[in-house]
Amino acid sequence: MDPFTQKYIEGFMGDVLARNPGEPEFHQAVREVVESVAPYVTANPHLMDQKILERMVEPERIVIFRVPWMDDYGEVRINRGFRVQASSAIGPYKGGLRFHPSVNLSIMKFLAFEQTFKNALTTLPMGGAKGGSDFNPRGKSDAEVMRFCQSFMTELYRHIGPNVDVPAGDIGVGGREIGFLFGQYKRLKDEFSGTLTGKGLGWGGSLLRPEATGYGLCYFASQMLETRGQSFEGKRVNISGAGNVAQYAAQKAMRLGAVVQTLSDSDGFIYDPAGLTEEKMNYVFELKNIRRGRIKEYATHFPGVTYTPGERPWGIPCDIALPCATQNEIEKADAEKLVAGGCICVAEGANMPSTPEAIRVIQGAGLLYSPGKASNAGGVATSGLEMSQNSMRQHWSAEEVDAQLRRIMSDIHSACLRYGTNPDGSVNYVKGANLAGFIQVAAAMYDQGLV
Ligand code: NDP
Ligand code: 2IT
Repeated sequence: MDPFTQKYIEGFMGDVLARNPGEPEFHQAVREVVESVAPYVTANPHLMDQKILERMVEPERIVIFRVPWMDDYGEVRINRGFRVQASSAIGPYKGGLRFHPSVNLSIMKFLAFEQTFKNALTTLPMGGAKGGSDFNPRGKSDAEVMRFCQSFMTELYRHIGPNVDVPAGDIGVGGREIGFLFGQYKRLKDEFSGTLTGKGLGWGGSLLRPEATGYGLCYFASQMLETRGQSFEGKRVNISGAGNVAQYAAQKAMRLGAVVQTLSDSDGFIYDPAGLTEEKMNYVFELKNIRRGRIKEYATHFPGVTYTPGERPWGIPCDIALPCATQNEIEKADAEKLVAGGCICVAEGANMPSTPEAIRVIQGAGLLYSPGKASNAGGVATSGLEMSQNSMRQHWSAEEVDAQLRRIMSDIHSACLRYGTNPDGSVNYVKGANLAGFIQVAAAMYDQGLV
């Protein structure tokens, strides 16, 4: 990299750190993008003059609000709600809601920033946003979750709409929560619209939206493997998480002929050397989505399975790793274990699951590696398809949605190759994804003037 661009990056990051103190996840996400796109920016003076990148790291709007609610014992509880509207350059704000005790402004801003580039990669007209709360749904009754969702929406409804901002699910927000949020939105606005995605099938939802992130991840990873003449067939796959993304990534990987060895939650991981089967998957769906139990129960239910508390699954030798839980869940030592275990491909289902040090280890060892904003974009892409169906008042078949999902993931893979192929023929998917997303958003911002 030329010294001018290097200096530009350090100056830029210095400003970002000074303006956004105490937001390490946001700094991490911004640095990764800036390092990828800086050579393009410094080679395009009109982008420098218009301070396009400087504007991108300043969200268009942030709403932070009080969410009071009452628990089942009559005690008053107070949580904090967020919606970060990062960019409306190419469409209405779009992105999920996360309910998890770790939620804070840094995490919301990093997710909204990433979402802007991810949504651009889908080629659908969606801007970038993220929201959520430090509310912890774990251990709460359905009635408590409903009261919380209703209180959360009683403020959020002012800031969203089918042509303004369309939230969806993320960690801790699934079909149940979207239902409660949608019901309250409809009541407050007196309108039945496609303002949320991930809706139930009988009231505006799209077929395959629950499956989309995990399936899309496997479609993308298949294309990565294909660049080296490989496939999922017979490969050992380690998956972290046991939620929405992990479940459907596991199901698809298994159906593609892989041996899915692990699943996890924040308490530990299970290792099943025989691999998941349809019967075992049905158990996981029932355990996690209906009983809302813990993954360790899998180990007591099926023979030959071990449960390791307090650890992540990356120490078990595997061919393919699909992190599908949360940010920074693959640290440097985990990456070293993956490399030592013979892993050939790390495809991210979660958002920013690998630390910068881990990415250096993975890329340095020559593994195939894709960032979440490329390989997990199938979820939001199918949300975009749900929005289209809502606008047209139509309902597409599963085959139709699946065909579009496959095409979109394939197009994202092509964009990564186009912008990320190195002179030696290897592919830097990080650079490819960041540059492809950035160029689209930057061009739209330039056309629309100084807003
Ligand atoms: P879920 O809430 O359905 O599942 C999350 C899973 O990850 C749970 O097993 C959870 O375990 C585990 N997990 C969450 N936080 C932590 C943590 N701090 N440490 C260890 N494990 C943790 O969420 P999703 O499956 O929807 O989301 C998973 C990831 O995928 C997130 O990074 C999300 O941003 C990303 N994503 C989701 C999309 C979607 O459509 N849902 C789309 C694109 C990306 P526990 O039960 O113990 O908390
Ligand atoms: O991180 C993500 O892309 C999501 N949680 C899905 C967002 C969406 O609007 O479907």
